[in-house]
Amino acid sequence: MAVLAAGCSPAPIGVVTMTELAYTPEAIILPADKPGFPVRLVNAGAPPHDFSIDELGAATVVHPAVLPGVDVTYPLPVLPAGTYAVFCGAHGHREAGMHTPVMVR
Ligand SMILES: [Cu+2]
Repeated sequence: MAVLAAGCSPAPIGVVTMTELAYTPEAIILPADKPGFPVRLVNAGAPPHDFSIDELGAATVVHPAVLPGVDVTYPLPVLPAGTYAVFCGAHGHREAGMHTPVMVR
């Protein structure tokens, strides 16, 4: 796990690790209005996992499923400040608890 910057307040996170039905860190913070901000998705689990954002509508899946052991960097789409819900779109994963809030600010 790498954090792009450290300080007193939580800094934007560029690395998200996906394991069985969880994202690490649990509360993800991303920068607002910074299209292209690199979000690195690491699948440290056994099945494929993805990183979907409900509020993006048609673009809800911001990356297709990441295969086990794969590490990809995806450029963030434009996200206005707010709180979003990220979840895994793999069958049954969201229902089993694979979701987390994302704060964009
Ligand atoms: Cu999953």
